[in-house]
Amino acid sequence: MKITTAEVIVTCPGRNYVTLKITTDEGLTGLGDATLNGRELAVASYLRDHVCPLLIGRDPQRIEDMWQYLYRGAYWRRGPVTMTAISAVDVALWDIKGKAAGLPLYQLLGGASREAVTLYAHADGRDVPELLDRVAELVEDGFQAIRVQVAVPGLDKTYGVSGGPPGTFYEPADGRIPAEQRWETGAYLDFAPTMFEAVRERYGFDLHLLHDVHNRLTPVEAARLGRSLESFRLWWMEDPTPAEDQAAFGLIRQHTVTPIAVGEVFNSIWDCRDLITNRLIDYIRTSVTHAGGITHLRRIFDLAHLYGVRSGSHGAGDLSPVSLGAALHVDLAIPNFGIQEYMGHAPGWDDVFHASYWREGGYMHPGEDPGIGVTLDEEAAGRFPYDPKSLPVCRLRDGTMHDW
Ligand code: EZ4
Ligand code: CO
Repeated sequence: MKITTAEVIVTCPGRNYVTLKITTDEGLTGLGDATLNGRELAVASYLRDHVCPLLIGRDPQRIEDMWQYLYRGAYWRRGPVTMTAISAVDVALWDIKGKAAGLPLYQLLGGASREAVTLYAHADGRDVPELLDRVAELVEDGFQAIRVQVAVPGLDKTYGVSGGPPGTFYEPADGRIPAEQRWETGAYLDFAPTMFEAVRERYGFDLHLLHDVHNRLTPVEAARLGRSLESFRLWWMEDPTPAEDQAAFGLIRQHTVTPIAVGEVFNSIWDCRDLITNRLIDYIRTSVTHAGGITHLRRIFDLAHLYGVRSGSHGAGDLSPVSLGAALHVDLAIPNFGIQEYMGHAPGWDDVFHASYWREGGYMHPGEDPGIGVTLDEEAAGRFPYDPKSLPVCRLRDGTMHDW
């Protein structure tokens, strides 16, 4: 079998997605998600200008060799743009392998280790009563694990809060130039326990609660937050500090038993290694789209398994339905699955993408279609042209640049 074409499709059904489509001389096609939110065209160019020409004529069945060829074969390697491109190639080749075998991808990964994939959904509120209403809707819908985010009183915009109904929080909403948000750590640290207190008071401890700090704290502030939330028994506290400084997690760990999840911006096993082997985190958030595709993500999850760390893949709406489909196959198959983030996609996504995956309450399944089970209607994709958007930036009250 040989690869005959490799095309990059950029489309915006509600938000921007970059999809790689690989076609073989036997007429099989495979899709891979290449979306890097706010930097979409950089990956599209890396693929079109530097990777696609290398693929033509190569054997799509040699997935591991292709991965090594694109990773080790590039002198300038790693980084989000390169690794998102490699991920897309890898996922597209697994899609083709599944179709060639006539099997859903999870069967090629060793078969199902569970009946379905447990999800966590997002609830947010402009205030605590609004959060409680959103949580109620999600509980009604069958979710047993919910991420909660509430606007911090006194801040005009808080990460993760849209005020819309469940599933409508889509970062970002702004144009080419990033919106500027202000941040006040003291107000957040004082306020955070009150939202969990309110949810626990209403729902008790049956519901799993998660929270994304989104890199806003210093290590000792994160330690204080984790400690102040211990009695609410979170499933996890996500990205408490920016993860470039990995030794910082040792400090957080010394002070709190609130579980920690990190890694949605990680691109390779090298980014994860120290946090995992030093047992500084409980969940690894790497995704199929940004951490080297199925081939490399499995390698990361296997390392994590050795150290009792479970998966908790990033699944925001800026990862495409192709990404979600691929993630569900991995989630179903691996021994150390933890939880899968589920945000859904903007209304109208299914005009362009068609997916075999299905959801029932708080569970999903990738479906039984051969390969990944997600297809793209190119004619429909053409009706939704690229719409440049940027993620926000964040400053402290005095104007100092901070982490968004
Ligand atoms: O900010 O996917 O846990 N989820 C997140 C997301 C990220 C976006 C960035 O593109 O942190 O909301
Ligand atoms: Co996050």
